[in-house]
Amino acid sequence: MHIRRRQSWELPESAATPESVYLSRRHLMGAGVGLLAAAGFGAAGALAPAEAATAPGDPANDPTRDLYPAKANPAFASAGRPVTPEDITANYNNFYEFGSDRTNYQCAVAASRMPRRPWTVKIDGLVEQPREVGIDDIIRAMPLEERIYRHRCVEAWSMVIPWTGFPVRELVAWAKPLSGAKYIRMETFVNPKVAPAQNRFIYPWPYVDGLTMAEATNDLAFFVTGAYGQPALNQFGAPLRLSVPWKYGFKSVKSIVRISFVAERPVGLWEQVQGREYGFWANVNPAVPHPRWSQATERDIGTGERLPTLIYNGYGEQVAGLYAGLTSEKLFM
Ligand SMILES: Nc1nc2c(c(=O)[nH]1)N[C@H]1C(S)=C(S)[C@@H](COP(=O)(O)O)O[C@H]1N2
Ligand SMILES: [Mo]
Repeated sequence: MHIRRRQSWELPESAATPESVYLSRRHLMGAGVGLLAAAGFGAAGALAPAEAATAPGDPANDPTRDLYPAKANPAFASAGRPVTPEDITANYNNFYEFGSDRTNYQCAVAASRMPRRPWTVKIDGLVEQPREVGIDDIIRAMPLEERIYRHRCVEAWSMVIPWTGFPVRELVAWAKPLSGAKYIRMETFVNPKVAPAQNRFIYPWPYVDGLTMAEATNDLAFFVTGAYGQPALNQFGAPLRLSVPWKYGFKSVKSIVRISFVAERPVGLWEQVQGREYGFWANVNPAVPHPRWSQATERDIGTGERLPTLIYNGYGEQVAGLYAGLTSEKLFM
């Protein structure tokens, strides 16, 4: 077998084996969080047992839980690969507001402290009527469905998740953008009391990213409210998170509080931090390496298999047409 030399950005494979990330939803949520604390996990991030009983981030208390499970959309009933078990995806998260070690379930525990309500989303910019809406009013106005999507992180790991949510275009139609709106810009909350890593000023919070209107209204662009047939865990980006599976994972903004319709192309957080490595388009392409590593293959965090990466993460049939003629754009970074 071909032996790969470990790159500085990669963690040892052992850090990401299923054995080291076995904690399940029940271990993390409710009384289980107390057990975690008692076992000595996460002195910094874990909840005290008394706090755990009313854990504000517990999806079991989510006011929209009656909407789950939502009906499955047959067009996305399979991703051609096994769904990644939730006890793995729930403990392997990029959510820099809560820390920068994706393999460490302390990030998941820290995120579980995030209150899910009250939660409002500001819809502003070039729309008929700017407004601030309660998340429950949005979720209940939208046609929820389940879609199984692949997710490919720019760091060359991937997973398969059964998301629940609604097409972004449904929200666009509801927001009634004006004709001058060329892009949709999405922004995550800022609250260092809830997300202590936001005290690290090396990142220009809030987390921001965006799409063109054509991308946002493509059928694949999806706003996620749930996963695995339930309201989404906080670490997945509750209560509202984007999923654009043909793009690298950093485009999929979590825990959104503001959606703006704008004329200018938004500059995402990673583009602000490292514009030579991360751009606006960030479409998956195995033939275009990241400046520091190859994108030819990816590691499925569920099976541990190394798989060939596919152009547009295998969704080219649905999205390649969006990019026809954009020859001067850096579509794959
Ligand atoms: N607000 C916010 N959104 C975010 C991130 C983040 O750090 N903060 N990380 C991104 C990256 S790099 C990836 S790969 C996915 C990870 O989603 P997951 O933790 O559900 O796998 O979320 C994306 N959305
Ligand atoms: Mo990522």
